Amino acid sequence: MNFYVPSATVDGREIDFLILALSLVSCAVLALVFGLILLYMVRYRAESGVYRGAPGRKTWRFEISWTVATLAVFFALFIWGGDLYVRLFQPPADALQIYVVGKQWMWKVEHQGGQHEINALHIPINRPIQLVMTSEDVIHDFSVPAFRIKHDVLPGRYESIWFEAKTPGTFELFCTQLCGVGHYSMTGEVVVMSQPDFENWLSGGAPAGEREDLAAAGKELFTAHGCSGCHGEGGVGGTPATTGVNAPALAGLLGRSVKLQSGATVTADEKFIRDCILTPDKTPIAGYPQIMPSFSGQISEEKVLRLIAYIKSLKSGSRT
Ligand code: HEC
Ligand SMILES: [Cu+2]
Repeated sequence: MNFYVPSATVDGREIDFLILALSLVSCAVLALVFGLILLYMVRYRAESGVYRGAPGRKTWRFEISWTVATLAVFFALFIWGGDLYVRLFQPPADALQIYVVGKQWMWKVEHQGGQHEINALHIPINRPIQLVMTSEDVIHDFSVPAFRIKHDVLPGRYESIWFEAKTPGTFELFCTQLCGVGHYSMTGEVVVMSQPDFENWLSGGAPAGEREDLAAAGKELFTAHGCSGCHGEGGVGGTPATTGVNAPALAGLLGRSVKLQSGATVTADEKFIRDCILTPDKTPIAGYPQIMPSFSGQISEEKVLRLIAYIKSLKSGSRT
């Protein structure tokens, strides 16, 4: 059995150090407390004949110093951990985004270029990678022990983690949330490759001309599901004169603030766009009729990701 998997990411070492420090401090406190218990058990046992008259005098100086010392040590660990946590949850702006969809019982991966893989994730070395993850059904958990990452993957939400691999090779990937009878089989591998090898891998499989990238696949869905029938070709927006209905323009939607009928303003992020597609009745937009049908159950999470990629790719400024 293998109890220690060396860390293969840039931040992995620091996570190891933090856990080591926490374990050492905890062991030291444990040894002190249990050491004193043992010492006094022996020293004050029934027949020892030790003097047990007046109890020792309590000094405030002693009391305050041990309290402050423990507080300082544990608080330092807390600040270290808090700082590391915040950094681990802020992906750098230039991170390579890859989508992951968990499903009973497999991991589906979608690259920006439209490459799909199942139970495998190919990534380039020395480059920040951001995974945007969601689930098609129940709660799963994406865990790569060698990367020191582990994050719940929830239905109806986009969870994100990032890391930068620094060791080439193949690493194990697990689902670490009991997700049904096939849970044990929800494993895979992460392959860390050099940048040229990765580019080779990306362009392998279907010839470049035949493979569509995510946005192009989304464009097809946009027509196939009738989105363009209301939102107009290219998502330019609909009016009674053009598409027969008032529907908002989708170009440049990501990051824009949208006014809801309740009067609240939200910033359109990927999750918001997803909700607009699957449960439009929950996000009524101010100034438009509530006629958009719900696509929940008709469009899978993977297809939603493609539609989002398409909406992202639309040029802004064409809002009517
Ligand atoms: C029957 C017409 C109709 C169809 C079909 C339709 N929509 Fe809509 N859509 C609307 C209307 C009207 C709104 C604004 C009111 C609302 O929120 O329901 C809207 C809102 C949206 C929004 C929020 C826009 C904003 O400015 O915040 C998005 C995103 C969206 N639709 C995407 C889609 C996608 C993707 C499809 C196809 C899968 C689609 N729509 C199909 C009519 C439609
Ligand atoms: Cu699972």
